[in-house]
Formats: sequence, structure tokens, C-alpha cells
Amino acid sequence: MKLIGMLDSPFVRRVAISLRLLGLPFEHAAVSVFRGFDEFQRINPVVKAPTLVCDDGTVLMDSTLLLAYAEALAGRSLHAREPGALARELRCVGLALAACEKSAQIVYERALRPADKRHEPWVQRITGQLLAAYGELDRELAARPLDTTAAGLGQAGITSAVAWTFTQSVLADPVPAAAFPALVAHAAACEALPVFQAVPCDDGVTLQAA
Ligand SMILES: N[C@@H](CCC(=O)N[C@@H](CS)C(=O)NCC(=O)O)C(=O)O
Repeated sequence: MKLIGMLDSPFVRRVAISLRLLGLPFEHAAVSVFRGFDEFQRINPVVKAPTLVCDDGTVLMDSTLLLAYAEALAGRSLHAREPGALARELRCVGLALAACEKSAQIVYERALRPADKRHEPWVQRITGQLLAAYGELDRELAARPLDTTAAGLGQAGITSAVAWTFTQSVLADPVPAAAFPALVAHAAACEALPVFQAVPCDDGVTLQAA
């Protein structure tokens, strides 16, 4: 199977890290949704990263759905089985994905919309949502740190770290690291793991318009 998308997209990166952790072989094509739009469109007309081309040619999109497929292929999950622990993990994943989505929206506002067409109340709204998501996630991690060992790392740990690294790399100004100490510690521990280092987030510049 083939994973399409740049690793500076947190959605692509969390899938790439998860595929490795699950022991699933895959090819990776770092095609940009912006600079490589036409090439991406030939693979997936919807142009969404990540896209996964399965071995039988089926084209999947949306990182969470790709991970559901990957877990079925691997015959194991990166989530807890016990419902209480699972709910807590899913809450962390949801917060981290919301933070990724809001970060990307702010980057798109800055990179794609002409300055004279920006609607400041909208930017303030999504910035507030971004800070709320990271505030909640930081409290979760401070109250109960997630496992950051190579053997114990799960989807909540992966996605929380990938989200934080992404936002810090593209939007450090509205999200000061000092205000989120548990996230800083969690991401630092994960980024030091070989599986994270094998999938660096700086393989390109997905979020630039050109
Ligand atoms: N919910 C999706 C979000 C994916 C997403 O928004 N990816 C961005 C790249 S970071 C993208 O495809 N942007 C191009 C577009 O939406 O037109 C997921 O989890 O995969």
C-alpha cells in the first residue's frame, strides 16, 4: 500500500508513525496538496492528505479511517480495550485532532487568503478554539501522563505529540509553549523515540500555497 501526503501534515505523520508501529510495510509518496495539486488529483480527485492507496487499488482518505483499516490489517489496535481507558484515549485524540484542524485553518488564513479579505473575528474564534483544545489536552496529560515508551506508545500518545510538534512548527506565536508544560514534556519524549525520528515532520512545506 502507498501513503500519499507530506509529513509536515500532522494527519499524514500520525498515520506514517502508526503504520510503522503496527509493523505494516508501506511506500510513501510525499506529494503536496498545494504544490503537487495536479499529481495528487490524479491519485485522489478530492486531494485530501493523507490518502492511502490499498494493495487492491482502493483509495482511502481521512487519517482516522486509514488507521481503522491499518489496525484491521495488522490484527491489533493502538488503543486500550478497556472502555474507561479507551474513552480517555479517544478524548485525547479528539482534542489533538481539533488542535490540528484549527492550526491548519489559521495557517490557511495566513498563507492563502489575501490580507485585505481576512475576517478577524473568525481568526479570533479559531485561535480561541485552538487554545481551548490544547488547554484541555495539557490538563489531561498533566493529570495522567500517557505512556511514551516505544513498547507502550498508543494512538493517543502519537497524535498528541504529532499535533503539538506541528502547531509549534507553524504557529508558535499564538500558542506559547510555556503555557502547556505537560504537552511540551510529552512531545519531547515522543520525538526522541526512533519511530518518531524515522518520520520527521520537516520533509517539505505542505501548508504553503506555492
Ligand atoms: N480530518 C482529516 C483532515 C485532513 C486534512 O485536512 N489534510 C489537509 C493537509 S494537512 C488537506 O488535505 N488539505 C487540503 C484540502 O483540504 O484542500 C484527516 O484526519 O485526515
